[in-house]
Amino acid sequence: MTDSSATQTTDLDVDLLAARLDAAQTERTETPSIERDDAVEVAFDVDLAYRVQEALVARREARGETVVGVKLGFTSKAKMAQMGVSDVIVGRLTDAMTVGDGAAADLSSFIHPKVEPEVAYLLSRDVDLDDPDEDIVDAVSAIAPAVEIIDSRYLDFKFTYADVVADNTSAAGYAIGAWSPMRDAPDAAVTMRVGDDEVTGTTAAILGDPKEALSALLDMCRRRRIPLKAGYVVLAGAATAALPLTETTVVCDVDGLGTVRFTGVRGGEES
Ligand code: 0L1
Ligand code: MG
Repeated sequence: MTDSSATQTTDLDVDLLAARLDAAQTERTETPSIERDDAVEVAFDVDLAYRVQEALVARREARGETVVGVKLGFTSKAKMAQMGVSDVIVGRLTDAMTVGDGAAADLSSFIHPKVEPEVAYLLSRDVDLDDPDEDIVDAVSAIAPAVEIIDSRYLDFKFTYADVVADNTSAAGYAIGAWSPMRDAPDAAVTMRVGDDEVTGTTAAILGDPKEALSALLDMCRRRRIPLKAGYVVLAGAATAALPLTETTVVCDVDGLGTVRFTGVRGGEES
């Protein structure tokens, strides 16, 4: 990268980077890290990365997709340490990423998908980013078990913090189980099976308590001016390490919240 201040970066520069990530997703071809790419002639930092994410999501909206929620990433201490950061990341979820509970997910629409067990929240009203007294927990009406499908558009899932922000935080899909009225789930046991593979953990891995993810989300959305609207789903972050998603059934159980499942298939056939 050559030296150029973010303020000199034009909307065209931003859109070119968004187009690169969009092509990687739509053509299922990995792309190298943007930040480490010497051919990229803009100062690629986190501010610019959130602009790229917005342009990337705008491309999906222009194709008819609707933003239906947001997701948090890097909510575990292990992941933050691995990336050498202390901040969560926020991405956008669209309706095209939804996988129905019990339905099939077509693996041919991904590059190298992985799954992670999560907790989802449902916003019952808009959240006022400009109200310092806003209580985001008060805006949440329901909670559910969830599985997120992450599918980095970068080569071998290798990226920097700014890279993954630009890539809409690897967001690729998600399945949500039955909603229950909002309740605390600070340390609920979590089990996710992907065929014969299993990971176990606890919701405490999500910032100590997934409810904390809501405050972190509000803070980040204020800083990045990302709207939080009535009806939005919020994915709070992973409770365990991710597992590769293969042609098999994924079952995630969160103690006290219930179970969500779907099956990875090739060609969109329901199994
Ligand atoms: O926590 C997450 O949703 C993952 C965010 C992106 C990092 C990754 O792709 O592993
Ligand atoms: Mg996640």
